[in-house]
Amino acid sequence: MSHSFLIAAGTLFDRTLPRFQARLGIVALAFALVFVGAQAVLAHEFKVGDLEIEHPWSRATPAGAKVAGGYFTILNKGSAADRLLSISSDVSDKAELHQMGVKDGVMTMRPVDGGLEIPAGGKVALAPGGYHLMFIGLKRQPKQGEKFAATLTFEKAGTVSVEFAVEGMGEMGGMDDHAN
Ligand SMILES: [Cu+2]
Repeated sequence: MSHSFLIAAGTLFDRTLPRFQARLGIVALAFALVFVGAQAVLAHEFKVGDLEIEHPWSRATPAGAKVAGGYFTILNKGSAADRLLSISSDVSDKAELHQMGVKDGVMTMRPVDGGLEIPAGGKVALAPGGYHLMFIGLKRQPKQGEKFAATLTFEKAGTVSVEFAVEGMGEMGGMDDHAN
């Protein structure tokens, strides 16, 4: 009796193990896909000359909105300062570099004249509440999860095509309102 029990247990084990391994494999694959997906978002960056443009992103806009913000971080690995001069995209009639700040307790936003300097060996962050791009005269509503193309022109490094990842409407929200 104990002999047959062992055989039965052995059979059960043989049958269960491969299924268990297969399930582990699926779980591992799922984790890998999630990880790769997250990496793809985080590692979304563009290079031109000595400059690295990290994770350009925008925010989904409500229906009817005519403007959208654009954000990224620029690193300058070179030994000379460079300057972001202009931005263009098919998503809007024009794009401007803006600076947001508080003056006498009032939130203000104004175009940056003469471009944005990126110091040698330094970095500049465009983020809600500070420097940002503004896509003005939207031709369509960028949707969460999509990407749209834009072109950045720098004084020294020249022109580079980038893609803005469109994130959710509330992403890093608060100070920045571009829903006008
Ligand atoms: Cu603005």
